[in-house]
Amino acid sequence: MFMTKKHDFKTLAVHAGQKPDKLHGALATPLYQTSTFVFDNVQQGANRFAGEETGYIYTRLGNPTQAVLEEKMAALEGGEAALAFGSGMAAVSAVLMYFLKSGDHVVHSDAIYGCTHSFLHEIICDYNVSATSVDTSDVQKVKDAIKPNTKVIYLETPANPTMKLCDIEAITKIAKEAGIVVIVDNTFMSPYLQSPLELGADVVLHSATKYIGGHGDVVAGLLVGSKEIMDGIRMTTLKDIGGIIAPFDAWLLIRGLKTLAVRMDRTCENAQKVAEFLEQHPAVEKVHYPGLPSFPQHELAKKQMKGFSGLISFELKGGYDAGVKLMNSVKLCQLAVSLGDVDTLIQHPASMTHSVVPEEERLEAKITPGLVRLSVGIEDVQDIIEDLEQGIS
Ligand code: 3LM
Repeated sequence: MFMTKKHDFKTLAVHAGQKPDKLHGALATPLYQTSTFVFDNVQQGANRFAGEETGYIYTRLGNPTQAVLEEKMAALEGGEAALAFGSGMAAVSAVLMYFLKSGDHVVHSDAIYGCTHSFLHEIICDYNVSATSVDTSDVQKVKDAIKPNTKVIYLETPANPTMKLCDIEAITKIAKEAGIVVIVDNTFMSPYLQSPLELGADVVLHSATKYIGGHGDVVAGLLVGSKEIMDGIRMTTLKDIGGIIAPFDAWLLIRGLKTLAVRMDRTCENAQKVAEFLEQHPAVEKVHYPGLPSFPQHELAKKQMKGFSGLISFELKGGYDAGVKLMNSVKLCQLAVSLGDVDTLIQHPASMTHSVVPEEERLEAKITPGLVRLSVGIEDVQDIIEDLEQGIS
């Protein structure tokens, strides 16, 4: 299918990257469930290893199903190239290890996914890389945290689980002046709702386990950026650490991306109504959702995002105990970590997704003991609201 940049996101989501199957004309992308590829002769194998001839060698180095996913994803994020990984954390570790060398420093959002925090503060520090946690919703604080050896600014916006936003355009401007790479974890938005590359970021990252897969049946990660950066990562921290995606998981993500726009439209619509219901409920203390006019960065959300997605965090007036009661009482909403599924999921960040973050840092980032996180799915919104109502009362 011939695609141009002029095609709308919804059209690219269905068609980009797909080529007619030459063998049988299959419409769906064939699943190349193979570890290795046969060479015609020794010279051809040698040429492929030398990079003098295109063609596949071994699935850790590339696979046709994975290549379709990467091309589709690059089109959707507006990047030159993309790379697929076996998990979001494989993508996080590969991109950070590619850019950060011994002696370097990284600035990151104080509210970030728990395992990303662990990677920065418990793993990469052993390789003489230092990390500073900053309230990246304040551009001046980001500027103040930059040191002569800062090589990367790592942002999560909206942040997991507080929903705090970063002004991507303002931060990338500062970073460019200082020659610093900006990586944006776009998981909460999906490529449909926010385009960090357009705002100046160098690399966009996704836990594809979430909205891109969308059905709670795959764990995967994706990076998008320039061809130069993607080729560099492919030939180093992807190839030699080996956190590759399985062909079947790539196939599931191609299928997931085709319906991303329609799923996200329903998700945004549902989440807005659920956030409004929670905000007016007498038992609810505070609701964090970028789509609410009461959200402190609502104006930035409207400027930088095309929709407000499906994640809501909130506190009940009864604090931790009331939150636990709610999470134990819901029937339709599923008590489970992860997010971005068609099913509504509810979980407790302080004891689950962010339990690995030291308590002091958790509180500093406003991940309080009473905070409940909801990932609103695509069920009937009235059914979701009724379930929350019975759970709260
Ligand atoms: C979660 N998050 O429930 P995987 N970036 C962001 C994420 O939210 C995540 C990753 C990266 C959750 C997972 S907790 C055990 C379950 C913003 C994951 C990492 O490696 O695909 O899980 O992505 O918040």
